Amino acid sequence: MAPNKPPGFSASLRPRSRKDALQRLYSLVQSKDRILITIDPDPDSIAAAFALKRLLWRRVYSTTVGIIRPIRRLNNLTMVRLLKLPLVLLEDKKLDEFNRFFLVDGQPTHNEFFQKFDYSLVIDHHPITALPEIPFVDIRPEYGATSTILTEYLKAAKIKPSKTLATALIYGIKTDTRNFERQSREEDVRAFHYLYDKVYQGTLRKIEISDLSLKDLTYFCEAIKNKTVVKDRIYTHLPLVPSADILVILADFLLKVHDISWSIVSSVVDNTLVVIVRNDGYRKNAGRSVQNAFGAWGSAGGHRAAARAEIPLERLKTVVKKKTPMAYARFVRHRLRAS
Ligand SMILES: [Mn+2]
Repeated sequence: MAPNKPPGFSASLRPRSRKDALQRLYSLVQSKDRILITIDPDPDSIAAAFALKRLLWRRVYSTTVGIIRPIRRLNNLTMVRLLKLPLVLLEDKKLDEFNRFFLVDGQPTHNEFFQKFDYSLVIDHHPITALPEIPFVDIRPEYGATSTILTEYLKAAKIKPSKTLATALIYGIKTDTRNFERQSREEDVRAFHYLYDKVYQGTLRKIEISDLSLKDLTYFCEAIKNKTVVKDRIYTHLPLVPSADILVILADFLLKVHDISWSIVSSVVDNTLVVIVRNDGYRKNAGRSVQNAFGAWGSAGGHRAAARAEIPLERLKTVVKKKTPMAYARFVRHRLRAS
């Protein structure tokens, strides 16, 4: 796909004002249009798509939000379930039912599936990539979330979002900016403030904390049963887990113990020893410790308060002779104690 404009053309990718953009958006559509908004589903893209659907309400025949892959993340499943957001998995849906295609929170180059479509509109906040000719483009890479851009459109249209939509949008902003720890700017904070008193607070909280499945609880039992406490550190090793995600959840959980400064959770995933470390980030740097402890055998590193190591079991043959959970647990403890 060839870019239709040279680099440094960002001014033309951004409408002059929100009002101006809104007028252009409205003149883009007709009452007989059956619109498909395609998204790679995450909280930001889902919320942005439903805000756009709301903007088009009563202006087009129908607007469908289509996802290009099933949602797996438990928080996101909870979001869609509690807010009753009607999403259509695109494989199941015939695309010739639609005459116009929109894309939010992404660009055609981001995914092979997106390249099938002749888009009329792209609204996004990712770095600008080569775009084909598209009638309506609003890309703002400096924004923390596409939900922020769409909140501004709603305001310009004088549409007060429903509680459901406000909850989705605020969750989109919170996840993409990681609660404003990551790239975000004044506009994101302003959108957050605007939405804040319009959301279902209890629902938002339930969505944010829903990262466990029922069978994950088994690993909590195991982690607690296997724990070793050495001064202000909790170590625990699980013989086998399906993915490293649960280790991260367990490490965060164990750091809740008030006089514990370090939690170290390890297990074997796909023939790899995975070590997740969390600490209070106060005196010692977790990333540096993990690197000193395990860097010689595999990938190891992280930040002050969060770090991770992944070591193929192959490489531990000479250092961990007995391939038992107990032996791996001891290896992790000994290495971390020394660094
Ligand atoms: Mn996004």
